Amino acid sequence: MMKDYAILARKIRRDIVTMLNRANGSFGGAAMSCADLITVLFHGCMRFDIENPDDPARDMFILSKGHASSALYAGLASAGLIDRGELETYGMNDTKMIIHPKRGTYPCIDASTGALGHGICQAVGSALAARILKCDANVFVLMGDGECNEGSVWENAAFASKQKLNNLTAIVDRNGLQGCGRDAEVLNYGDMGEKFRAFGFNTIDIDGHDYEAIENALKTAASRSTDKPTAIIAKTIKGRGISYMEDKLEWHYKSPNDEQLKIALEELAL
Ligand SMILES: Cc1ncc(C[n+]2csc(CCOP(=O)(O)OP(=O)(O)O)c2C)c(N)n1
Repeated sequence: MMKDYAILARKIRRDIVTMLNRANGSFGGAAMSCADLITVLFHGCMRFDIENPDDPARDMFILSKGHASSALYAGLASAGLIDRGELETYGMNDTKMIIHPKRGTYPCIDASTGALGHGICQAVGSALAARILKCDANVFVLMGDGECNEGSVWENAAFASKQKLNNLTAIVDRNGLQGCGRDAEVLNYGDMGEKFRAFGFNTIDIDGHDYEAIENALKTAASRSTDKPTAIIAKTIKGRGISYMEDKLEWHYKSPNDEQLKIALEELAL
């Protein structure tokens, strides 16, 4: 039976908006966009043991769009990998819960990210290492669609397919917005699935807010039924779940004030 992802995701979204309000933090749109993907990854797909998170055989997740770290931290707390109380330290002075995640600060943060275009390099290296070490781990990397403008994404996509890294899943958060405009205005990649197929990937197009579709896509990718890596192109809405944030460019950088937090928590009532 499917888990109650909707409730889990709602709690994650409530934590995100609360963290951003407290820290006067940015990137709420980016975090809300991928909150459902992160919910299903941590609750329905990735293999890890909260008692033994350092097990080298566990699955890996790299949030390449590191600016959406509030979603990652809330997801880790939701999965029991970090104490929920820690979320109160997000973005504060002297915290280790910093805006761009740092490798080793918390369990299952396997890569330092924030410089876009680099998570996939680390994911590809990790997937290759897992294979060399005969380790069963799957490696998942989540990228923004604007991030895919970076040339390093495609260099690594070519290498991953050359190496037949079927333990690698690249997820693209296809919300159509970047930091300074719409993808279509900045550098239009059009059909992202077509691009990844041209680079030798299996691709799966889904609605990135449909829990069943996310779960099926992740499980298909993890089943390694072919010798290719997989790209999941997840059509999403930036700011999803909070009416005033949805598909609004300004919420890339704006921070929710107290009144906006109140409205968000009402909309995300449990
Ligand atoms: C190499 C690099 N260039 C620029 C930035 C600044 N930056 C942070 S977020 C962002 C936009 C990212 O857009 P997208 O990948 O579509 O992710 P979204 O926020 O829409 O989920 C930019 C340009 C960065 N972090 N890294």
